[in-house]
Amino acid sequence: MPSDLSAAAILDGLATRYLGRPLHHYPEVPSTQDLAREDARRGAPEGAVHLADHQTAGRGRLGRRWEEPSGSSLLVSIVLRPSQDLYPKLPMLGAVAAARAIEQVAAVETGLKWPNDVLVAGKKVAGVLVEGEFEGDRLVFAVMGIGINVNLDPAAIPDPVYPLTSLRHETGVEVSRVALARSLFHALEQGLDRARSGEPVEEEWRARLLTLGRRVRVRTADGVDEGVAADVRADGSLVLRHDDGTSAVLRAGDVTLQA
Ligand code: BT5
Repeated sequence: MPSDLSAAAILDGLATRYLGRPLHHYPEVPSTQDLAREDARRGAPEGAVHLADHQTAGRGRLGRRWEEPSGSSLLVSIVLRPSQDLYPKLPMLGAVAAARAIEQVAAVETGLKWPNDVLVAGKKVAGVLVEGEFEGDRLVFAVMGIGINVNLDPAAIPDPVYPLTSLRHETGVEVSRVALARSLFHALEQGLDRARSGEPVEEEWRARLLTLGRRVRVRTADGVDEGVAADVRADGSLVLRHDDGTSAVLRAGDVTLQA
C-alpha cells in the first residue's frame, strides 16, 4: 500500500520554526529512536525528526515493545537539546502535545493516564518515551519518541498491558497522519517555547490527568502499590496515599484505574 506520509507532504504547510526541520521519513526501520539518537550524536539540531511507517523493533518504556501494522500509526522520534532542568518535563510536554494534536485533528476528547499515556474513551491511543544521552551526569541531548495509533485495528495488537484504541476506531473515519504530524510538531514547539519562557508546564499536564483523586493500582519495578492518586509533583512523580494514611512518591510505573 503506498504511504500517504512523506517528508514533503508534512513540510508543505508546517507552521513551525524548528520542529520537524529537517524531517526524515522511512518505510521501515528497527526503531526511529535509534536513528534520531545517531543523528543527534552527529550534531543534528534540536527539532530534527525521524519518522517511519513501520518499526520492526519499536520500543516502549522499560524495554517493552511498541507495535503496529505498517502504515497505521504515527511513529516519530524528535531530537531535543533541553537544559538539565527542562529534561524531566519532556514526557509531560510530549503527552500534552499529543493530546492537543489528537483533539485538533480527530476532534475527540482525550485524557492523560499518569505518567504520559494519552487515552481516548478510557483506552490508550498514544504513548511517549523520552530517552536521554548523558556524559556522566551531564545531559548531552534527548530523544522524544511518540507513537500514536491512527488508523489501526486495535485487535491487531495482542495482549496489551492496557486496553488500546485508535483514532479511526473511535471516530469511524480515516485520520490523516500528515495533518496529525503537523499539528503535533506545532503543539510541541509551542509547549517547549512556553516552558523555556518560564511557564509551569506541569499545570496543563496535571489538569489533563484523569488519574488524580482516583483509586489506582501502580505496578513499579519494586512490585505493586495501591491507594489513591493524591497528587503529582512538578518533576512528574505521583504521590500515592495508602489506606493506612502513609504515602509513597512514585517516579515510574504502570497505573490501572480502579472502580
Ligand atoms: C509507551 O511505552 O507508551 C511509549 C511508546 C513510544 C513509541 C514510540 S513510536 C516512535 C518511537 N520509536 C520507538 O521505538 N518508540 C517510540 P509503554 O508505556 O511502556 O507502553 C508499552 C506497552 O504498550 C507494551 O508493553 C504493550 O503492552 C502496549 N502496546 C504496544 N503497542 C501498542 C500500541 N500500538 N498501542 C497501545 N499500546 C501498545
